[in-house]
Amino acid sequence: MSSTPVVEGTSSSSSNRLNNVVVRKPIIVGTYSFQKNSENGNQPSSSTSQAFRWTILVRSGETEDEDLSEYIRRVEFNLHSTFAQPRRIVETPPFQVEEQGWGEFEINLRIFFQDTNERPLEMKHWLKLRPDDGEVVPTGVDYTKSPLVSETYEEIVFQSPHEWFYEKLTKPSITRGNGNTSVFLPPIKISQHPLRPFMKSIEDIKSEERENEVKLLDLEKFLRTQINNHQSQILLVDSDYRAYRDHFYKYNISG
Ligand code: SLL
Repeated sequence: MSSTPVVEGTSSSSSNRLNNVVVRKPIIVGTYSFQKNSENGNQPSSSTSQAFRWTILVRSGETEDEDLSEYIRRVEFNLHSTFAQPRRIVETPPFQVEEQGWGEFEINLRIFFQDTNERPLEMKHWLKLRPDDGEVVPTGVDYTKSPLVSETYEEIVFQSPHEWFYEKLTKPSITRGNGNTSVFLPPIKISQHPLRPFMKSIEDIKSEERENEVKLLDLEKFLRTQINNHQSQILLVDSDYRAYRDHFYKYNISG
């Protein structure tokens, strides 16, 4: 018996694309930053140059231990230019960078997919080291022991993916192949990640996202009403103005 070899990731033909099929893959990007020493002056100021140790991490927003390397080839993290070698390339899960530093900045991420025909996804994530001004923080929180967490939920949308890539996107590897899964070595699982106790659950992040959407919609509604009110007021003022002007001309001309 001969078997047909499956060539993955090299085809540039569109013949084996699943037209009009859309696959959404949720991911969570998070930063987790620990204060190294208390910032209130217990330590000499020279130590503030590396006052925080932080991690940026990309994980699945679908199921906790989904192996992202099924469809993600590598993640590039572009740090601030004050870092030695700011461009960090991570090719195996967990897709993360651990660093130390003193300041906040925007980290640029590029996510490359196993199907090299898919354009890399570019996104940004703000490295948050300190609570915002006026932000309500839980009382007694010790940022040397539990990190400041900033997580966002995103959906990567694949349009008309190649058939083989569709399989990768939709079928966990355990159910793929010829049943011989013993060669499959799982990467470090998020459920066993040292930062796991500080990560929000996928459900919580999603419902926060939904709440934010509802808030945005409410805000939009409110703004629309305000705009409408202002518009009718402008119309009123405008007609008043016309009436006064007409009156003025009439008065001036006749008087
Ligand atoms: C700020 N605009 O001023 C930002 C820049 C840059 C942070 C923050 C480097 C650490 C190292 C570092 O933390 N840069 O020296 O390796 O807040």
